[in-house]
Amino acid sequence: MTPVLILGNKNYSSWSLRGWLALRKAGIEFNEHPISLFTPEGDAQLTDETPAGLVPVLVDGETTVWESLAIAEYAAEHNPALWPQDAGARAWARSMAAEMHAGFAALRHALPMNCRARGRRVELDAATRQDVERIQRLWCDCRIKHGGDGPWLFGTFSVADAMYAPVASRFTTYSIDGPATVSDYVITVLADPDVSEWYAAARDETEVIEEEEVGRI
Ligand SMILES: N[C@@H](CCC(=O)N[C@@H](CS)C(=O)NCC(=O)O)C(=O)O
Repeated sequence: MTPVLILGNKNYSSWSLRGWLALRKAGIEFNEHPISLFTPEGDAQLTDETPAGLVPVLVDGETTVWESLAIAEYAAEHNPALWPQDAGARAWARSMAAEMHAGFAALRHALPMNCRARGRRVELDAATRQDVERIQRLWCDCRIKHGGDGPWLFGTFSVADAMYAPVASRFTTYSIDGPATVSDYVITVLADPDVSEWYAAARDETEVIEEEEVGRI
């Protein structure tokens, strides 16, 4: 039976993008079961169909996997190339992925993912500025130390890229500048064919979640 990924609105659901992208890059075929977030029907579906009331959730036969990082790990079991081969690089990638999964609350709150939006401006508070600087430093250090010849954080695509892809999207929406290494990496993420496909689907969506629409000038 083909696995099913339960996911939220592509325009807004950053955690869904992470799980989706990891599955895509692992080469796993799956069907999508979208839930329209922050609607009465969507809330009922989250309650009925997801273990923690959140998306994404992967249902693969008898196996249910929730939490984006666990879905990415499940994808990496299918395709171990989703983690760097070198043990030291792999430890870095796991640390980066875990830091994203557990942290950067200020950035996630102040700068919601909004794939369709461009030219948004948000005055960054100190905590968000700190998150932005930490992520930019992480990306630069990682590219220098582990980037090798490829354009992704660890050269070839890894779970770390899946976890940070929505941040690249946010940096674009809110015109967050950084050094060339950061802007090059943002271009890599947004030019990726799978990410482009996600964006195209986000553009086709008609739902607007007003609380996520921040920074209009
Ligand atoms: N830690 C979870 C976070 C999932 C999450 O917060 N998902 C959001 C969408 S991006 C959600 O389901 N929100 C629905 C709600 O809060 O009602 C993960 O990594 O999957």
